[in-house]
Amino acid sequence: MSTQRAREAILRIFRQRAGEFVSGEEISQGLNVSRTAVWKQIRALRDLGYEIEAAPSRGYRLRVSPDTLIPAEIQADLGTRCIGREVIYLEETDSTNLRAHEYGKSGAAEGLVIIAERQTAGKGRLGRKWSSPAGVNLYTTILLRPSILPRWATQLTFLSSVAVANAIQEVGGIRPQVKWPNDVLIDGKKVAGLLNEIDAEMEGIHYLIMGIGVNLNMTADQFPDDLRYPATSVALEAGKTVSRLTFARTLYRELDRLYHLYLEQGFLPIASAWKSLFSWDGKRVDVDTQGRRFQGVVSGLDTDGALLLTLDNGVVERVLAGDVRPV
Ligand code: BT5
Repeated sequence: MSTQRAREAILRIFRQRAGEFVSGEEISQGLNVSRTAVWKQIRALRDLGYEIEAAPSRGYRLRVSPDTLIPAEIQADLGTRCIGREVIYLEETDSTNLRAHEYGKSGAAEGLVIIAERQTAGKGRLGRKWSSPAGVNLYTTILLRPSILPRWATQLTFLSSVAVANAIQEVGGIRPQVKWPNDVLIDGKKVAGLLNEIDAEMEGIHYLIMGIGVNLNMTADQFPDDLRYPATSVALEAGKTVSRLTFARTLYRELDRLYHLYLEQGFLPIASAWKSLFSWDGKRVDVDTQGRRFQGVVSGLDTDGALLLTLDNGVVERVLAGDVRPV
């Protein structure tokens, strides 16, 4: 049994016997490992922040679990149809999206979730960076294999925006806004960034990866100085620390629900949920599409996720990618 599996099995036993002492003998028999191996895992769990009491004649008792995002904690009674059926937790990686590409290419099943405690090269769009300090936020990528044409893949970015916004509302008690195409804001400040990528041919998608970074307990001094837009975290806005574990579980459930809604009913319910969180309809905005810059009035969202803008000459322009700011 691998170290990670053994650790997770011990946590499962503690969860089943909540608040009770479990003898070392019972754990070692349940896992089919030696008493020394059990002791090593208990020590490793303590290093991860689990407070485990040991009493010579009674065994071990879990007193306090830390706010870690390890698979056993994420998956316990998650109740999703596919998202989170496998969860990979990494203490550190360059980018969860890069890891997800590797799993996607090697045939991993839909619903795989990758979580990193910290990213050394967190990716934004167009080679930008996503600041990813340890211990405070969520950095995750979900692997999906939807049977849709590549041109519809952008619709899934709106789906993840809605899921993130709903999870923030449920856990933080704050109603966020969405910004086209891939941000979630609270009071005009960026709280989450989304980066979806696909591996596809003309006729279909091999896999789609949904990269999600949410600032949960980040403090003001942890933000880099050179941000393009003002940023915030759920804790800064809610005035209280939020459980990363509760947030992650809420997010995966919400993604799973919306993904199946999308597969069954198409983009319409997703687009309408997104529009209810979008407050720029009718606003004048400045658009930068890497090379072209112009202004117009937001007049809606097209079926493929393009932003519709009415220009000063009355022409309606479809914007497929770019940065938008209110003027
Ligand atoms: C995004 O790009 O907003 C997409 C970010 C996606 C991050 C997730 S984390 C898990 C997964 N794995 C990855 O490697 N990536 C995904 P964009 O719209 O290009 O915004 C990037 C810009 O946001 C940067 O240039 C900064 O100005 C700003 N920024 C960087 N880190 C930030 C943070 N933690 N909070 C708010 N703004 C940030």
